[in-house]
Amino acid sequence: MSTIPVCAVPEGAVVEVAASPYPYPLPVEHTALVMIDFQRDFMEAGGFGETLGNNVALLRASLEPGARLLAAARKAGMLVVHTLEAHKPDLSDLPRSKQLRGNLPPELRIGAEGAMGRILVAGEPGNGIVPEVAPIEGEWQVHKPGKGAFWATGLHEKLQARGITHLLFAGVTTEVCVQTSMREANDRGYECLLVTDATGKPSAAYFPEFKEAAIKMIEAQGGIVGWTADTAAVEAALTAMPNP
Ligand code: C5J
Repeated sequence: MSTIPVCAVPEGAVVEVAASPYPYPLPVEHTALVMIDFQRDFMEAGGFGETLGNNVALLRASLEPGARLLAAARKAGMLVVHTLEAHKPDLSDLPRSKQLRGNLPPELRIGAEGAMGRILVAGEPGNGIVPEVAPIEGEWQVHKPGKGAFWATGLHEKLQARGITHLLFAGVTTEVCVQTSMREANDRGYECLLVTDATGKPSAAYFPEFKEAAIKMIEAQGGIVGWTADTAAVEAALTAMPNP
């Protein structure tokens, strides 16, 4: 299977999202919403995010717009992909460089027993997606061992087989996994849009200043990584869709 997607605008309904640095054409049948790591491990006390010293409460502002965006995508019949940063229980997919990063004591590292089960391990309570944006039947769930959604997941091949050329990104955190995934997607030829409030604009990032910088980096140079828009703009475009 080719690893280069064909990104000519495909057939079917195309709506236009008011976006920056210029309008984003969204071919509804060929677009997927990618919900990155809306997991208890990042959004609740006792998870991985908190063990790294972050104020996890800051991320919760992404939930209301995230849930609205998810509802709009479902209504439009778009493919929805949920990613989870999740390691195998035997940690065979956890590189030492990641396990030891942060200089954490062993009881706080990935795989250790935490307040919500083993930290960042697939199937543990803390590794699940928060109820506000939980997946429903038919939506894809992708376990990723790295920060990017395309590393060691097979996601690219699955999206190609489905004819997906455009990706909308929501989730946490903009400065780490969302941005990494969007850059990976951009290099693989996808037309990408970051939904700014569904990733928590402006205050819902572990580092708000990084979030602002990430948005500027994405939009700069004529959208070198892609486009940005808020949830309301995506909702407005999908509502205007002919024969939803
Ligand atoms: C981090 C993520 N921050 N989902 N993961 O380690 O952004």
